[in-house]
Amino acid sequence: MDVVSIGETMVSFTPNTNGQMRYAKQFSKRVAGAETNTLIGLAKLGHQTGWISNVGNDEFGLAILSSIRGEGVDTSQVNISLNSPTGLLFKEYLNEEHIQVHYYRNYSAASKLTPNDISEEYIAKSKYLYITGITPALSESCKETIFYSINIAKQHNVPVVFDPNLRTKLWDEVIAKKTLLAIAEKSNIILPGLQEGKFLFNESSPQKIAQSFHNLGAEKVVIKLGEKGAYYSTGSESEYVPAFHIKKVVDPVGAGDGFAAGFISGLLDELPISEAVARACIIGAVVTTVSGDIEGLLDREGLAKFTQSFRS
Ligand code: KDG
Repeated sequence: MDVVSIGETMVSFTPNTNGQMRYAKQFSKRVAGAETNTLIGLAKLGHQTGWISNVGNDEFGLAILSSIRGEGVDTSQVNISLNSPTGLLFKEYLNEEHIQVHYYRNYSAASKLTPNDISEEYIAKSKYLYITGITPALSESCKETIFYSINIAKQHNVPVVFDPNLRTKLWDEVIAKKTLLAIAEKSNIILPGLQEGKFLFNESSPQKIAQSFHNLGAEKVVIKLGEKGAYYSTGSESEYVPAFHIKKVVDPVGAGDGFAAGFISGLLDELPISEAVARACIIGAVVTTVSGDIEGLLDREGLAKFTQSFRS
């Protein structure tokens, strides 16, 4: 595999009307999970990706499996749990700018992941291990599974790419900070947002945030700056990369996952870091132009078209 990742994917429901969700009559059903969003983004670009998880033995679990498999992600490491349900997510569009997410994922099948679900060989044979800060928030056993997997990657020289993906709805902020910093210490490449940098280091400037991650041992840091693009630092080289401008944001959820897919794809294609970050900015931006997390992810043809227009 080029990239493997561990995390929960849920069935997501979006009301067909805006406003308080209690009044919604109809919902569109989709599949959503930060890690699989990134794996799908990579698969669409032709990279080999694999997902490690649990789903429930229910219709939603089966829907997730067929959708992720259908996108070309390897699901050989996904267990079907007999005793726990698949997690669900509802997106509430209060107005155009304000989206709330409601989770129904306590005690879900994925929250029961343990180190026993991890194949050392599967991680050892991959080129990158991709981790987000969502999975360790799901349960103590998920947290243990993430550290166990990172340690396997380190033993086998598989670089760890980490998106802190802070979800304050999922855990206590003191524990979140401690855990995310401990993962950052073990990661080679970190892809935080500016808010996550502020949360972890109480710093607001991209340079200071990047330096703080370098102090923990990170080799490359790429900070997402939304409509201002991104800032990257390798310690010896750093630069701002402008945003890829789009006409209108329809749904911002999933932009960071698309960004990660673009950046890791650039690394796999051995692009110079500035071009890998530009690819990340393009995919992250295009994802927001349509509803849903994965519908805007680009294949090679789409990427070539948008890269051309980014350059000209
Ligand atoms: O990054 C997008 C994700 O937030 C969404 O797909 C759901 O994985 C998800 C989560 O845990 O919030």
